Amino acid sequence: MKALNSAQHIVVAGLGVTGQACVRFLKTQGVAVSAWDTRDNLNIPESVDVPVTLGEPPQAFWSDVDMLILSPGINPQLPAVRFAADCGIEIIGDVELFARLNDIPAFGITGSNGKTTVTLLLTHILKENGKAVIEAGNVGTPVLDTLSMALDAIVLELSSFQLETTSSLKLQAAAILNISDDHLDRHGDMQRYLDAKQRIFQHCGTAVVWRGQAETRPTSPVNDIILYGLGSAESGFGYTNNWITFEGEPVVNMQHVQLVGSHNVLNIQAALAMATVAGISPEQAAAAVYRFTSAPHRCVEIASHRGIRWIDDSKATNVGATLAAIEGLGPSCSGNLILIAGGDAKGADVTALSAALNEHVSFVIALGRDGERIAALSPASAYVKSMSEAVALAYEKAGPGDIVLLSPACASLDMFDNYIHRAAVFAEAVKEVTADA
Ligand code: UMA
Ligand code: ADP
Repeated sequence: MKALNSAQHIVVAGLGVTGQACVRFLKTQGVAVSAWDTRDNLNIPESVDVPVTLGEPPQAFWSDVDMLILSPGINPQLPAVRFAADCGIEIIGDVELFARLNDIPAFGITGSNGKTTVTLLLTHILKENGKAVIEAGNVGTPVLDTLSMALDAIVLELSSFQLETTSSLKLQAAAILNISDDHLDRHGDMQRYLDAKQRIFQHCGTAVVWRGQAETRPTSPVNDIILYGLGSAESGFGYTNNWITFEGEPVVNMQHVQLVGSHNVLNIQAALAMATVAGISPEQAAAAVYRFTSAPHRCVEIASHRGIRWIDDSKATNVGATLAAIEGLGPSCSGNLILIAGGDAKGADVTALSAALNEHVSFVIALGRDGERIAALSPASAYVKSMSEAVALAYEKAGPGDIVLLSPACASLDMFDNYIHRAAVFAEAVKEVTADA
């Protein structure tokens, strides 16, 4: 690990997972550290034993500050942050600080959907092939925590928020998996969201690129490109007759894989492509792919009762993820597909769901802040006030052969602590209605 210039005063903004990791790390580097959180009523975590300012800081607060490290949840356009920038203070994120100090091969994954799946799968493939590797970034472990670890490689899940404040990250391989409306409430418009995502390719060696969406191609120069996608392909990764192919040769049989849906074919191809850059061939990676299981809350069956399957896709926090679930489950459903959706759409255009709802979904049960807009997209729909009401109504409507799918297309924060809490409330309600068996 490279060293940090210790003659600095660094302010850490935000005292969540990232901020606490920053404070922890900076204290080991001998720099002067203080922290700032915009929440007036924050309970300062016990581990934070540096000076903390809460709420709006006075202008004098910035007088001797050299660098501000923003947590990803803090908008760089906040007036106080802009004021700090105008004072000449350097503003970066924890990923940028990591990039300046890291000397271990790193792989980066961004995109609107599939980041966690690909990050965990690539980590799993590398681990099963003998590499000391860890996943970090948006997936949970703050990147700075990895700097003290003895690793062969690191796999980074990177959000647009993290990329927005990153400029010198040098990745062995990088991918923007796909782009659909997300976080427009923060980025303002699609172009700025795309610009943030494209930062992953700056200084990257190999770009791993889906043939299906032009916006995922690098706009900055890269050394090499590996292409993947559905359909047959003589070079890169293709998909025919249930087989993922590499350079035209079959390498992974999807019938032996535990992840389902064509979106997961793409996810697996992206992970395999990155693994080749780490020196693991698709043939060597195949066994690990067969053993990989989905992370919870991503199109996972949680109950099967009287012929009705209940699917938890609570992690579908944007329209693109819900489209993938409907299009993945709809064609294989022998009965009706009943969708429970809604929450905070984060400024997205939910009308993009219309065609899939009309083609595959027999009844829509909507809830939450933007639920009424989703209910309005289907002639067969109802708006309800709570998850238990949604599940009770789904139970009333469903019969043998049907699927009830919770895939909200929205963030959960208007009604729940997070998507995990939303999934727990859903599971509890499903348990209640199916308890008579
Ligand atoms: N805060 C402010 N002012 C603000 C906003 C937040 O002071 O305007 C403070 C809060 O009071 C709180 C702290 O900042 O004390 C929270 O910081 P944060 O929102 O950046 O969250 P962290 O706990 O640091 O977690 C972040 C990521 N969260 C976000 O990007 C919102 C986590 O991704 C990530 O796992 C973690 O860093 C470690 O890298 C979560 C996420 O929801 C899973 N990501 C979004 C997504 O996947 O859609 C991008
Ligand atoms: P992220 O980390 O980008 O949020 P996850 O792997 O956690 O991605 O999956 C989030 C949601 O997106 C889940 O509902 C999942 O079923 C769906 N999903 C996963 N991969 C894709 C993909 N390639 N395209 C569209 N949706 C996807």
